[in-house]
Parts: sequence; structure tokens; C-alpha cells
Amino acid sequence: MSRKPLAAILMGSQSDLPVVENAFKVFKDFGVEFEAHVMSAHRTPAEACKFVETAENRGFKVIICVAGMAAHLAGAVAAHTTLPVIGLPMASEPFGGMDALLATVQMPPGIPVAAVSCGKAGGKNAALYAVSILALADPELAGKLKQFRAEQTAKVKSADTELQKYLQEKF
Ligand code: RP5
Repeated sequence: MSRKPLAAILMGSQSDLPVVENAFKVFKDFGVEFEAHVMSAHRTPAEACKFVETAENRGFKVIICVAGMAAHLAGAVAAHTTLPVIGLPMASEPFGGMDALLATVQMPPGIPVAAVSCGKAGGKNAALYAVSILALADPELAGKLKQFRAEQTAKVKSADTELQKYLQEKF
């Protein structure tokens, strides 16, 4: 029996999917149930609003919003809920994501959005940040997060060992 999803991912367009898949993968690895939708602050404002206004009662604990260009989705969603909202800005032409980054991060005081970086790293970090929020109320998930960090540290240390070997041999 599948558990109720705790995390929601709203993306402004299906074209955002290649980046958002990095978030799906993190949730899968951590065993976090999630729900994802294509919903836009501009193109489907009524649907986005309805989803967010019912999200808390449906048991969601965190919402990730993915949008490019005039990226209002995260801010508009945050305006309709007190759940934590994470904004993932998408890179697009002609400004390479600077437009979406500023639109996401530059929220007026009173309605915060936690903005992550553009691109693949942002997809991964948005989900990892959501995991850290969910882990506050879930010791098992907190353990998995600590384990993830320890493995990451071990990988970097091993990369450094390899580098030292390479430098000694070649230079
Ligand atoms: C935003 O506009 C979407 O999040 C997407 O990043 C961007 C372009 O959308 P498409 O024209 O690819 O549908 O709302």
C-alpha cells in the first residue's frame, strides 16, 4: 500500500522535466512519496491555486515549484500557503536563468521562498532540501540523510586520494 505523498512538485511546463527528474531521483533514493504536476502561475492559475489551497489538508509538508522566465510560480504558491516552498529556477534563453533566479529569490518581506540553484544541481538540491525538512519529523529519514552525507564525504576523500596519486605519478 503506498503512503500519502508528503512532497509536491509543481512545474510550469513539461519542458522543465529533464531538470526535475533529478529531484524525482532523490525522492526515490530516499523513499519519499511525492506527487508531481505541470501547473503554471500564468497558464493555469486557477488549477495551481486550487492545488495549493488544499495541499496542507491533503497532508503535504513541502512544495517544490519549478519555473523559468518570469518565474512567478514559487512566489504565487507561497502566497497561498504557509507550507515551506522551495523555488527551482529554470535556465532559458536569452538570459540563461538569471531572470528566473531573480524572480524566484527576490520575494518581498513576509512571503519567503527558499531558492535553489538553476539546472541539474538545483533539481537535486531542491529535493534534498525537502528531505531535510521532512526529516525533522522522521528519524528514519534523518538517518538516511546523514548516511547520504557520509557517503558523499567518503567519495570526495577518495577522489582526493586518487588526485594525489595521479599528481605524484605524472608531475
Ligand atoms: C515557464 O516557462 C516554465 O516553467 C518553463 O520553464 C518556461 C517555458 O515554458 P515552455 O514554453 O517550454 O512551455 O513557465
